[in-house]
Amino acid sequence: MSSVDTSQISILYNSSNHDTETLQDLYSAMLKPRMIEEKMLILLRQGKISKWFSGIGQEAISVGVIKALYKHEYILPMHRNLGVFTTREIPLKRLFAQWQGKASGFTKGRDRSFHFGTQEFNIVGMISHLGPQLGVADGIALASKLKKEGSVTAVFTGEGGTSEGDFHEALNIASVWDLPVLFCIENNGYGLSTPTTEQYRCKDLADRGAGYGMEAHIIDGNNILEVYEKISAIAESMRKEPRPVLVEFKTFRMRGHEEASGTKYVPQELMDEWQAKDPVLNFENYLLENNIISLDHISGIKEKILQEINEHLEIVNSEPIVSADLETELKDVYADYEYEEVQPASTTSELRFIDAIAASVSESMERHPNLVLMGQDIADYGGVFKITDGLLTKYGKERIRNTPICESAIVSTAMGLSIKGMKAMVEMQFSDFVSSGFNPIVNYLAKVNYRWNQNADVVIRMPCGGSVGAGPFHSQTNEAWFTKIPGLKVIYPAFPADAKGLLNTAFNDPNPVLYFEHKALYRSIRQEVPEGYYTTEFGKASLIREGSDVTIITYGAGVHWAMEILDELEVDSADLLDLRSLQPLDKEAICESVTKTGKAIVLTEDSLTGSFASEIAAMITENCFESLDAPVYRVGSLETPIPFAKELENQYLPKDRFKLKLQELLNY
Ligand SMILES: Cc1ncc(C[n+]2csc(CCOP(=O)(O)OP(=O)(O)O)c2C)c(N)n1
Repeated sequence: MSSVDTSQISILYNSSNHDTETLQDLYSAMLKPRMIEEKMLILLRQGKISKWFSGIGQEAISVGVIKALYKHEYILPMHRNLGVFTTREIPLKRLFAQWQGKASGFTKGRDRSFHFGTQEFNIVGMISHLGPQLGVADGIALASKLKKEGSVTAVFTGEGGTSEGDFHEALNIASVWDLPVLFCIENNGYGLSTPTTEQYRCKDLADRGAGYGMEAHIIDGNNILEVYEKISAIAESMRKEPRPVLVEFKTFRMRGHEEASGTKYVPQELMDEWQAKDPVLNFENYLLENNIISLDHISGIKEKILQEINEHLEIVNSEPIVSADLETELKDVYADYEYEEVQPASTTSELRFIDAIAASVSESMERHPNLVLMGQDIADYGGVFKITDGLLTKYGKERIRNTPICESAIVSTAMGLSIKGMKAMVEMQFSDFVSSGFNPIVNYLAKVNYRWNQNADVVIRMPCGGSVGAGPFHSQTNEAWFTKIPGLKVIYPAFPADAKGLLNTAFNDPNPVLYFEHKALYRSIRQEVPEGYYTTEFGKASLIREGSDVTIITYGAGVHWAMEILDELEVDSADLLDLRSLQPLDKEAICESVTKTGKAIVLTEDSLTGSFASEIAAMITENCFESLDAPVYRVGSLETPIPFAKELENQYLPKDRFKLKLQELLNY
């Protein structure tokens, strides 16, 4: 670091409210990430570490915010917030190990740089997609509010990230629910190469606060004292009066988007202007000029930090590179869960499919006091299908939560609840709308346990399926969007008794479960269902009919179509397997049946290309080829969107084609 003339202090500081120790501490806390980065640059040039997102010039924000929060308060940093990690006092060796992909880091070499969380330090790192982080902060804040902790959750975003829908959704939810989230925008002038003029059109990003009915502030992000003092005061007031606050920190990105990507597109005058406002050098000069610190003291601090860096680097350099162990890799995709069997009672009563689901939701609310339900119109209105009807009166509006139309941030909120040890259920109004919440499901919930050993205890209920004359956006069966994502469990019952037992298990399982409930079955399918609470194990198919000529494999509405066709054709020699659970999949039951019958037909309501039926057909061919007496048949819907008019929908759906294909296979 070059030394600057002590008269050159272009930041206005007022240290009168702080003792010498605090001021020196703030200085050395800023110096540490700066010195680590300077060391990293050398290592990068030597090819010893991978690319890097520099926070040089932005240290006052990370340090000031962390210093203003209590250690038990969660913070969700972004890629330029090294100062957050160092100020929370994460041992440097663990950070270095994380960056080198070594086992003593936070992700066992599975994720890079700042992409990790740690409950030990109450830090929840980002996923690359930036925006979901903000909704996760909502969930953590919601949990702390429900637990009456009186604490603040701070989350970071760059100004580029504020253009994502997740930013809007997360701020809106926090506002509507009065969540104590401190939204910190680090406005550093560029999002990769995009200047602020091409990113947004309001004067200041803090102006957006008004749009959410949210208090907002602008803070000089290069002035450590201003950051520390203002954030301390804001946080204290948020603890007393829980509410979200938006803060825009004005700062500048002094290096490229990532190391090695350069800054050619940044005008030199801007660089010079901000170089003069360097947060570390200015503060150093201020402290020197006011005799709050001496040159000797500064050398002492620097020497100590350098020694720490070198020692910790040495430790990590001598650690072996991470070794690949297949069993561990596969095991860590899901959180450990030992299925708890609760036997059904012998007394039963007749329930419709929809009533069985409602019974499970209600009984699970009773059983899990930490379970929170979220969804559009699920409170007073009881949900569009009335599954949560009556629950508001029973459990209150803290646990039965109407949400704004924000699928993405609500899924992220559910993730945040899980980080705080709570359980969440999200009701998608229609499974079609999950596309608006797709990103956090497949990128956050699905990957988080594998990445840093944090489970996502979330059930997403998915009212799905056709035969309801509801057209392309209220009729899809989109399980195949999820069955291919490691980390998710996918359940798809066809009968009321299974619906109840499987949903109960979904609430017990600490992993993310997508629970598909077919709308056409809601009020048309009835069954004697055991009374009271019981569970049904995932990954076990159910053999509905038994025979030796052919195996029919299906799930959801397909099970009922298959039964109708078997009755109509008077076929009583078929094995009919209702999968019930797609992920995990009961491969054994499928193979056992196909080995017996030698013929397999897979029926799905989905269109065939890339469908789960295709996966099953491939699995059968690969594993049971020698037992097969005929090709494995797949029957599904047409390769078109699902149409509205009855005639068109009937042609689209596979029931009639299934009848023909089944006959063809039986005669093969
Ligand atoms: C959804 C998504 N789109 C694009 C990117 C690629 N990307 C990563 S960081 C970044 C710029 C982010 O800018 P900003 O939010 O201002 O943060 P800064 O890097 O300036 O700190 C971009 C475009 C991404 N990671 N995720």
